[in-house]
Amino acid sequence: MSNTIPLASGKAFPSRPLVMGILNCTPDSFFDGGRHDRPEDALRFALQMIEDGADVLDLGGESTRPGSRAVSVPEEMARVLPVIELLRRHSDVPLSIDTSKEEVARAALNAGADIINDITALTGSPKMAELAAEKNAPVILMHMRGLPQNMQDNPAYGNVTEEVCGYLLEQARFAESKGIARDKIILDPGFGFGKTFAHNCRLLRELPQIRAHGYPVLVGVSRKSMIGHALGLEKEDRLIPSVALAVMAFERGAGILRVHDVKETRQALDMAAAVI
Ligand code: 8Y4
Repeated sequence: MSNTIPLASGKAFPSRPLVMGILNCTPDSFFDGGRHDRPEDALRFALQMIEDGADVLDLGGESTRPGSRAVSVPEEMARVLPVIELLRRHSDVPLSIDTSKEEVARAALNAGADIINDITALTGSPKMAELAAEKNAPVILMHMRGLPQNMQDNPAYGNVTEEVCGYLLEQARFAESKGIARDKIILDPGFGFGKTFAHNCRLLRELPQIRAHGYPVLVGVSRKSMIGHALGLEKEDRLIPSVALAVMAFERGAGILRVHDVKETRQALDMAAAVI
């Protein structure tokens, strides 16, 4: 199964495991290995991630941590657009825009972003699917149960993998019905988004079931609470278990890993890929 993703610009991803570096453009971020509110600081951080082997950078202007406050469209744009514009002058690395707002995604794509990372899987804005189709932009469809404000209030599933997979395939069919090409769709089980520790563990063990449908799979487990739950470590101490989970996800079919720690994850994935 191919792991390459063509981009509208004619750029294409290589077939090794891809590392997506997280570039938070929020003043209230959970953890991002250093704050960079000013575009110049974000640029420096981004260029370091590129040097460290990032294949793509994910820019977000809205914090999705449980209980975080909503951000207006102009505020979200003011956070991400200057960084995209600046980065576009220094690098042609593919950029993904982490937003569920169509207006923000449109402005980001116009400023030079390549990919839409939508944690609502095209359910957050009525026009997001049309935008992706119009721009021929790859979309990441992520599963979430509930909303960031309430998603961790006792999430319950029968078979979590089947339910997540069923939802993602439904949204993939919806995307295709709106004219988004099949090879532009990336599936993501959404670790930590309305899932208990046991749900997250089962999803990771059963990731091959999600991969089996042929779409590329993206996994974001970097420094997330499942590590805190298992090991009792604070976010700043979760590097090594994050890399361990990234390698596990890769072995189970994840082609793209969304991470804070690009250099370490790159090394670990390249090693794993050399063996497989
Ligand atoms: C420490 C730092 C602990 C950050 C937790 C976190 C995903 C995502 C997020 C994901 C996709 C996060 C925007 C949550 N997670 N997008 N976004 N997949 N596609 N928490 O798993 O990183 S934000």
